[in-house]
Amino acid sequence: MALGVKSSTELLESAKSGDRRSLARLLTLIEGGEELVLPNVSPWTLGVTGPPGVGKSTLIGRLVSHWKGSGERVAVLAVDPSSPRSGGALLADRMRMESTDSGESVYFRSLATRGHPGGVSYLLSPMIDLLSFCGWSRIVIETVGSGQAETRVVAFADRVMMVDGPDRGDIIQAEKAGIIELADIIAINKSDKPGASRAAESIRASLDLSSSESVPEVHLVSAQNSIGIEGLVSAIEKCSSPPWRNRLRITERLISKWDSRLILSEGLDDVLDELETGSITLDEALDRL
Ligand SMILES: Nc1nc2c(ncn2[C@@H]2O[C@H](COP(=O)(O)OP(=O)(O)OP(=O)(O)O)[C@@H](O)[C@H]2O)c(=O)[nH]1
Ligand SMILES: [Mg+2]
Repeated sequence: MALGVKSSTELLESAKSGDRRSLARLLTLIEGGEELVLPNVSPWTLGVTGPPGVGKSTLIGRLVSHWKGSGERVAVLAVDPSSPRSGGALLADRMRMESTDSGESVYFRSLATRGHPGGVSYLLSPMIDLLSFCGWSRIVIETVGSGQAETRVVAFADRVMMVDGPDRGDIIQAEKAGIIELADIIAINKSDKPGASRAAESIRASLDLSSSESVPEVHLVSAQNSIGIEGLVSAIEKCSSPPWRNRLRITERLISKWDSRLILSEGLDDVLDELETGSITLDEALDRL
């Protein structure tokens, strides 16, 4: 494949030595389906999800500042679910992120789901590996959590934080979407607003009821006023997932990969035609694909 002047090996060399343009090109190559050969890496990843507008980006901005201060290099991958609303919000996100970006130690990249019929979550694995290889020591994946696609996205991180607001309705939605199951930590943001501590209490109570083992910690924070951030960061740093949650994540990753393979497989249209006319069964269709 034509890579212009630089081969992917050269791009890797320069991305590793800190060149952002090379890193961006490599991420674009991965997005286009290119497979890069990388040595083994052990990335540090945090998935951040939660309903629209609860303050995920603002909170991530706080985490970024904290980590920058302790010498980490932080990369943020924002997965955009392609809705017109989030398109605009994403731009705002970017600006907010940039205000914390004072140079070499923060990298921000968005990943649009539009134009990826098989979803994008399976692309996260190689992207995370690349970022880690290039020396990014904290990798954060942000996605709006409202359904299964988002659950799949955060499943690619090794620790997951769910962010919620003072509104109980949002939490119920997250419970329905199964996102809470994947969360190691829950942050109730906007603690400066009325109702936030009640929301935190009510979610603690419902978590205690629903499970006896390894209930996620619930932290009350205000990203805007920078309250509770230190406690949250140290909880994130020391959190560990129980084996069942790791397994849940790995299952989601496998399903993502499987889905994308299926949707991107050659001859899908023909198989769908035959399914439509009833000339083959679903099992036969799967065997063919
Ligand atoms: N009162 C209050 N407002 C906050 C706080 N944190 C964020 N906000 C505001 O909430 C709005 C949404 O914040 P974002 O950080 O963009 O939220 P988000 O969850 O990333 O939004 P999407 O990515 O669009 O889902 C902005 O107007 C923020 O200024 C907080 O702690 N308290
Ligand atoms: Mg955001």
